[in-house]
Order: sequence, then C-alpha cells, then structure tokens
Amino acid sequence: MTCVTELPTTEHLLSGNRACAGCGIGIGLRAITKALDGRMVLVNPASCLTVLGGMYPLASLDIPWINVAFPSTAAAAAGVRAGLRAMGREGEMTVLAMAGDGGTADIGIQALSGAAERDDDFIYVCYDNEAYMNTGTQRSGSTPHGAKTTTTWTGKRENPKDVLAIMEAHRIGYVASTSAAFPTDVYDKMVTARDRRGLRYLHMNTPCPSGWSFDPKDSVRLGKLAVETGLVVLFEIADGVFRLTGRSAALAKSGKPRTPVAEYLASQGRFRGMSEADVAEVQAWIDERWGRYVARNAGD
Ligand SMILES: Cc1ncc(C[n+]2csc(CCOP(=O)(O)OP(=O)(O)O)c2C)c(N)n1
Ligand code: SF4
Ligand SMILES: [Mg+2]
Repeated sequence: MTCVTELPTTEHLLSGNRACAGCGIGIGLRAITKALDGRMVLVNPASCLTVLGGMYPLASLDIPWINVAFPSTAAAAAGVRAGLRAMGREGEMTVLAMAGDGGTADIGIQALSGAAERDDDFIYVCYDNEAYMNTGTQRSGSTPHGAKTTTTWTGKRENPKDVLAIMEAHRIGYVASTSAAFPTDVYDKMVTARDRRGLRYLHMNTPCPSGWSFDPKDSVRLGKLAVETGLVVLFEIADGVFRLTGRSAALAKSGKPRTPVAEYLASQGRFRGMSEADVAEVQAWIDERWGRYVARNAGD
C-alpha cells in the first residue's frame, strides 16, 4: 500500500475551489488526479463536483473537463473514448467519468449499465455523499436508512441500493469500494484501475458536513468511523476475486468487534431522533453484509 508521503506532489485540484469546508469530494479528487497524473479527460454531470470545479476562467481543476446532462455521464464518457480512438490519441489519457450518488444510483444507472454491458473502456467513479446535495439534500437511492433529508423529513425508511453489487453483476473486470477518508486507498485503487482496460467502477464514500450536519473538522474522522463500523467497507473485486483492503482487511483479520453503528449515527444531525429499533435494524443490516464480505475475502 502506498504511504501518504509517497503520493505525487503535483496538484491538479487548485486552491480557491468552491466546495464547502471539509468536503470529502476534494480530498478524494486530489488522490484520483494524482493517480492519473493529470493525464485525463473528466466527464461529469450536474453535482457538487461541478460547483467545486467552478467555471472558466475561475476553474479550480487544471484538466480537460466536459460537463454533461445528468443521465448521460457513462454514454458521454464512451463517446469521448471513441473520439480519442478515432483521433489515434487513446493511449495519451484516461477517460474518467465521475458523478454523485444521485447521478449514479438513480438517474445515470441506465447509461452506466449499458457501458458495463459493452465493457466500454473508461473509469467510472461514483462519489457517494449519500443524497442529492447540490440541490439542497434530497434523498437518493444511496441515502442510508434513518437519514433525514428534505424529502425524508422523519428519516429514510429504506436501506441503500447496493450499486457495487449491481456493477459486479455486470461482470466487469474491476469493481472497488473506497473512502475519501483514506486517500492512499483511493490512490492505490485508481492506479490499479488506470492500468486495466474495459469499464472499471469505483464507489467512493465522501463525507459531507453540510448535508450530514457535522463540524467540517470531523470529515476524515467520520469517514474513518464509518469504516470502523462496517457501514462503509473497503474492498476490490478484480477479475471476480473479492479482497478486503486497508482498514477493512485489518478489521477482519483482527477478529475484534467493530464499533457499534450507534456511535456513528449519534455523531451527525441527519440521524437525530432515530428510534432504538431503527438503529438496531441498521446494525443488523451491517452485520449481515459484513459477514458475507468476510466469508468471500480472498486476501490474508
Ligand atoms: C435532468 C436533471 N434533473 C435534475 C437536475 C438538478 N440537479 C442538479 S445537481 C442535482 C443533485 C445531484 O445529486 P448527486 O448526483 O448525488 O450529486 P451531489 O450534488 O450530491 O454532489 C440535481 C437534482 C439537473 N441538473 N438535471
Ligand atoms: S454540500 Fe456536501 S458534497 Fe456538496 S460541496 Fe458541500 S460538503 Fe461537499
Ligand atoms: Mg450526492
């Protein structure tokens, strides 16, 4: 695993970007652009990432970037790749599609499924801040059970959609789950993805102080806590082989109990007022999924 002091020092996300203080997207994006060494075309639909990047001449990213209609991210990325191929320039850069959870789990899933079926040659990153944040925190398919949003005033009743399982079911070569709270985990998975061909899918948890209602200084701490509980699990599936990575692998190996999810839920305003029964339901959901992941783990 790459050590944080070994990360490339060149920055592609420049100072003065428009993200809220403590936003997880910026942390993850720095690791992603470092892994690709800036040699990339970014394809992105409306989202907080668009706002973070800003508009010419005040853009905060020094990479080519195309902003596309909400449902079309994966289709547009396939088109950019085809265009580069037609120009004989496909070896020069990686095509990176990057969309939020709303733009992936809900609105963009049709184009993404089509690209996966064709095994189109690009990397797709879903950054998951667990709601439609850019438009003021509406519930998405990825919003966790119990979270209050402007469209789930009393807390969401359903568990989040398992987009990673959906992508695995397409039998693409590389599927990975990561978290912006672990930039070296993001970096290593992006390097692996960069060096493969076909559709590669990464799902990156990105804490959101504004939408989750917590102090911006706690972004990384909460992102790590989510992994300690097993709510977010770090893993990769390469050519069908499932392997826990980083802190999740260490947790599984230690055999020690994970942190109860109640601690994580109590740390954010969006979960305020959850009933004990709802907390127990979330815990049971995590435990069942964790058991399945540990049983599949082919790593040490
Ligand atoms: C077709 C379409 N519907 C709705 C919108 C309005 N809209 C812009 S950004 C956004 C939220 C995006 O949510 P997500 O993909 O999770 O990204 P986030 O804002 O959370 O980063 C919405 C609903 C739009 N731009 N286009
Ligand atoms: S609303 Fe959340 S995801 Fe959007 S820029 Fe602010 S902290 Fe980041
Ligand atoms: Mg979102």
